[in-house]
Amino acid sequence: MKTALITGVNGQDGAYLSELLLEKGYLVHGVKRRASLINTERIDHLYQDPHESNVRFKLHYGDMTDSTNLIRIIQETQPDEIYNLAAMSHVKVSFDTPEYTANADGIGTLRILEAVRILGLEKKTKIYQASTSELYGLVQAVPQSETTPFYPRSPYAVAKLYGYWITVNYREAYGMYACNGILFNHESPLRGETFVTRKITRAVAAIGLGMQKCLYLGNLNAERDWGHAKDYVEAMWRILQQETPEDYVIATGVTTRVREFVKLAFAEIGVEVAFKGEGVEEKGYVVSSSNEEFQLEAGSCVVAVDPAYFRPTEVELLIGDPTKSKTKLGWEPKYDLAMLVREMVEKDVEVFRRSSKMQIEHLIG
Ligand code: NDP
Ligand code: GDR
Repeated sequence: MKTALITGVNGQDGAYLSELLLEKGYLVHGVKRRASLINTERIDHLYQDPHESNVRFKLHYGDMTDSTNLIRIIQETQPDEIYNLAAMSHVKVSFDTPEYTANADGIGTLRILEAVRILGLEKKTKIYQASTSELYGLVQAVPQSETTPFYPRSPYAVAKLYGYWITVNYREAYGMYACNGILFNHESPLRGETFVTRKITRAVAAIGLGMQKCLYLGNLNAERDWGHAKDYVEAMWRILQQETPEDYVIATGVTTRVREFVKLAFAEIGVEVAFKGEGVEEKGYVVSSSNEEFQLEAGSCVVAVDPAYFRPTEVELLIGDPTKSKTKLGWEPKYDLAMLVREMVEKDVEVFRRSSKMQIEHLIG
């Protein structure tokens, strides 16, 4: 039985990857940091009582800013594969917490690599580093591939740039099996609520059910190459199953504007939205609603721009070239954007329906 260690196990990707590796028969150790409230919702269904025998999913308290803790966990678990997914992953927030982001996302990667080296596990333990399309930043060329130059545009991306190169350096200097997956945006019903796709699908559900009036967004013109997290964790695993360690771009090759995502998401509940105005004056209005359950008044404003969500420096256009991962890894995404949007809206409508019911029951009770 292979042993994997996943940092950031309770994040979006940590949850899907844990599921995948458990299905493949792995013993999975996850690192999660202590929080004042329980925040393991995404992995609760995988939880196994540690008092039982043959437990294959185990959690450890840890933090990317704590070297000795990481060394101890890696020593105890002796992993065949480490998936370093833990990070302060919100680009906008990284402008507010640049030093912490550098520590957790940049130096954190070094801590993992160095722990493996200190413990003499260089020949045993393979390492996956969660690199990102944010490295490309200011557009140099499109579509972006493994050979496109980087130009990071946020403290997050600069920290991840360090993570990228230190991974390459440890591979070259010490012969470690250490790889970067340069993953483009990937989303799912498990996506954090403050990333734009999930913010939109939650708002569509809440507005449709009459629980919210307006969705405030930042840059509606940004273009992203959006895939499904379930497909992307499959690629992470494939990257560590190759003969030689290499870096790979994982993307769909299709890019879409934020405003188009808004329209697609509202269309899922039968509501047509059109945008008028420019810049911060721009607003999204309801043109028609064709679904009896989600009757929104034609002409009502459901989307507005709030400059508070603009970033000091923005990444305007991302579109990935997945040729290498398709040919070398045999990786092929199963989801397209339409399927992704449908799944996300459906799940959020379900959640909000349940929560509105709960509120009503609470009032009655
Ligand atoms: P999430 O934000 O959903 O998950 C991040 C995880 O990291 C959470 O479990 C979080 O814990 C944990 N974490 C944050 N800081 C620390 C720390 N100091 N010590 C230990 N754990 C910490 O991100 P995703 O699952 O979406 O992404 C996974 C990785 O992939 C991240 O590194 C991200 O930067 C990168 N990435 C993501 C892409 C995407 O589109 N999703 C694309 C490319 C790269 P907590 O719950 O306590 O905050
Ligand atoms: P991103 O994702 O920055 O690409 O990073 P996010 O969903 O936050 O933003 C995508 C684009 O949408 C624009 N936008 C808004 N974004 C947010 N969060 N909130 C808004 O209200 C809003 N309005 C417009 C943004 O300006 C941006 O252009 C994600 C993270 O998962 C990173 O960790 C990962 O590395 C990259 O994807 C690839």
